[in-house]
Amino acid sequence: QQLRHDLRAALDAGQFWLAYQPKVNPASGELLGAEALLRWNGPDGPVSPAMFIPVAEETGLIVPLGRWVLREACAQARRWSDDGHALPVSVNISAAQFGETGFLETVQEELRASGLSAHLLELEVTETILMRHVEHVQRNLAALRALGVQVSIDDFGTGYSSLSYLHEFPVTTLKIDRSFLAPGRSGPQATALITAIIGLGRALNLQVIAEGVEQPAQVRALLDLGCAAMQGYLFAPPLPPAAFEAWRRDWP
Ligand code: G
Ligand code: G
Ligand code: NA
Ligand code: MN
Repeated sequence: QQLRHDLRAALDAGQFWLAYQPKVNPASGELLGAEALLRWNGPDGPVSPAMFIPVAEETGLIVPLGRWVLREACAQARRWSDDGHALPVSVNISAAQFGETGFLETVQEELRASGLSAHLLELEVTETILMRHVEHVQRNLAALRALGVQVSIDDFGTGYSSLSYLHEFPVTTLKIDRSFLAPGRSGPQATALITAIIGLGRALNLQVIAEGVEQPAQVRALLDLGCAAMQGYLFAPPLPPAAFEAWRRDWP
């Protein structure tokens, strides 16, 4: 209850900001996009979203907070585009946001207000979101894709997605969950799982990106398996916009 009150006050006081983590192709040196990740500088220091996002979801504050994230990310993507450095920016969407009746209109309004081209916006949703209310989700996804918005399935492989539904969801990208790359899971079994997801992406004509890349050996393994899109601390952590821009000038 206290945290709920603090979150509302923090939103009003402008204590939230967005960090950006690059998505890259390390083989070509191409910068593919950036994921926006919410950060809160609380009165007693930074608080992790892993801590406050669940509270925001339970209390419904995720709707105005998520809308603020969308607005801020669209505004940033528009500035980069205006500066001649257009880059797709992705935003994480919670179940409570995606299921809200006005969600599509919210995305449309924020695109219009920012003047951002829809193809520079990507939404990251989880398998759990997709498997809930399948028909509603299909309509939402189809409408988003018709606008030109990209949609990726975040943390792919950890949820309960049904393969029989997957091809019916008009998504663009699978993000291989970082747990598949965890050092404790390296070995033939982990490789087989990653290989399967990459093959699934190919069969369904979806892009595949690996998250949580921390070691050069993982880069080599992923490239050997045919996955060239990557994100992780090896390249850069989530960075404040100015630090992201500095990183970008030095990359690759
Ligand atoms: O950035 P970090 O690893 O601390 O994020 C922790 C969790 O919070 C991750 O699951 C991430 O997807 C989630 N998260 C970060 N930013 C946002 C956001 O803007 N909206 C939602 N819904 N989740 C976010
Ligand atoms: O749930 P989602 O995939 O959106 O979570 C993103 C989270 O993963 C962010 O909090 C981000 O800080 C974290 N993250 C990004 N890159 C790495 C990485 O290479 N290793 C680990 N352990 N976490 C990462
Ligand atoms: Na994400
Ligand atoms: Mn993820």
